[in-house]
Amino acid sequence: QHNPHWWGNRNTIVHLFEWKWSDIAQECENFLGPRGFAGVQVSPVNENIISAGRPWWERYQPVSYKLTTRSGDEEEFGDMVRRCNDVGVRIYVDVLLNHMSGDFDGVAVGTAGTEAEPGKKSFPGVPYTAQDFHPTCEITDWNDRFQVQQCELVGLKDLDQSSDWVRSKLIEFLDHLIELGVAGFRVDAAKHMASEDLEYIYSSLSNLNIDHGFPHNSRPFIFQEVIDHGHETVSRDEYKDLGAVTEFRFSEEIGNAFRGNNALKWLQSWGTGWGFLPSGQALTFVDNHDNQRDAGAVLNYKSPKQYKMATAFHLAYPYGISRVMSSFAFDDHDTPPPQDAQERIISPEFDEDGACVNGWICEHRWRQIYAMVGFKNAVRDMEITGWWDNGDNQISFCRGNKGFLAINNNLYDLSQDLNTCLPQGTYCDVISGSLIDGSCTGKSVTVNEHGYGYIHIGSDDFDGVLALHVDAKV
Ligand code: QV4
Repeated sequence: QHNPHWWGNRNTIVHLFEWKWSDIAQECENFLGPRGFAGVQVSPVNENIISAGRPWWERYQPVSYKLTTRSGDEEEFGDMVRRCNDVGVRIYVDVLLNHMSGDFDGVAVGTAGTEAEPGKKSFPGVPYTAQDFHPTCEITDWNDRFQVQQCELVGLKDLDQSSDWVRSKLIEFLDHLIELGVAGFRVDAAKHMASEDLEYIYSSLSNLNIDHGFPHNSRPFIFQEVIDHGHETVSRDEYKDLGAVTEFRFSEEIGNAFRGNNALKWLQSWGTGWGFLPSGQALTFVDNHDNQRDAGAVLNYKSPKQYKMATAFHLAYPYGISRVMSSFAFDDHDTPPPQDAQERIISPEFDEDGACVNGWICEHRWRQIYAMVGFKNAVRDMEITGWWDNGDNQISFCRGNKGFLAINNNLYDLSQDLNTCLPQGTYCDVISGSLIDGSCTGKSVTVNEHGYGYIHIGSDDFDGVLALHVDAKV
């Protein structure tokens, strides 16, 4: 279940974190489809507990499998999936199979109005009772398999996936989403569940819905959240054959490199050469909704120049199943998504350049990022060739004769003739501008009959990347 079922030559997923279903439907039609995005990871769809101040993470505390949240209800969800599929954009749902909500004083009321008593492990909306859960205990030793898989992750009531009843309810929930036309799932906290139980659940799922354009016998795409920094008792290897696995080492290492802790020349062996999973098993990202909130090596939108360089490298280098993060602005771990006085999530608004303005960051609408989604589509299936570096933080490489990328993360200019591997002609740099009405609004590069062109990226240029490809040839 490693096939994401992308349409045409598309190959990038965007996580529209906390967006409403009606906004995603419009985004598919107005932006993602036309720009060649392959799919959207959406926030959890099932009913969750309501926490004071409405932090984003309340959605990781399920109350039932009714499809009503602050992002919308089942009808709106179904409408979004259909409209996105209609324009060739797949939907992947973040699903919580590991647990229900954490403790709550007395009776909780969820986002669909269902009552639950998490303290008693009573979730009548499913229904689950205490016998469907593992006994309560805390994870204190992350290298103790029993604790990691049978105790409670931050106090969240831990379901027993070896039980027939729990399995049947989880399968029913996932099959319901498949019926509605989704292409697959991000499995939250997969590391906290035994791989045998997950294997049973995944293999019991229905095929994807042919009424939504999936070929007969298509299996749901699965990508599992397993954080494995290496040398861990519960490792990514136990899950990688069941579906793709989030490759957190990719995120940490790309952050390190573009923060200048590791010379970019070493990226020549990027991928399995760095100890990452095989390409087809690795879900890759510069940052995700959790680690963008942690201080450390991981880059996020708050360091835009480095972030755009790292993203360009991510999307240009042929490794992994790529996911781009689309965030809302945050100050701390608990900052809620943009919301109104009634605590309803608000819709993104755009300025004349299409950038988001009202608390949504929308990295996927930054030209330097969506242009690289187009680059990745244009160079699909081409090998990496012609690697060049200056022995330090200036690099360039080709994707066959279809695309060329150069990066300058040194504090001095990159100015020289480089092999672009492209056919002779003039190409627009899709980072500093676009090809509009036959001319470039940003930099352009003239490639001679030998494939060489003069490349200039000043150390104080707005962006440290230059990208050329055959779909942006003048
Ligand atoms: C608090 C205490 C606990 C205590 C508990 C007891 O901190 O020590 O045991 O009370 O009552 C929120 C609060 C957290 C609180 C918890 C339970 O932040 O302080 O515990 O609720 O009330 C998200 C957030 C969490 C949030 C959780 C549930 O990140 O902060 O917890 O949602 O709302 C490991 C895992 C990995 C996990 C990662 C964060 O291996 O699987 O930690 N990542 C996924 C998601 C992540 C999500 C969860 C798992 C849980 O990506 O977003 O956590 O579904 O690495």
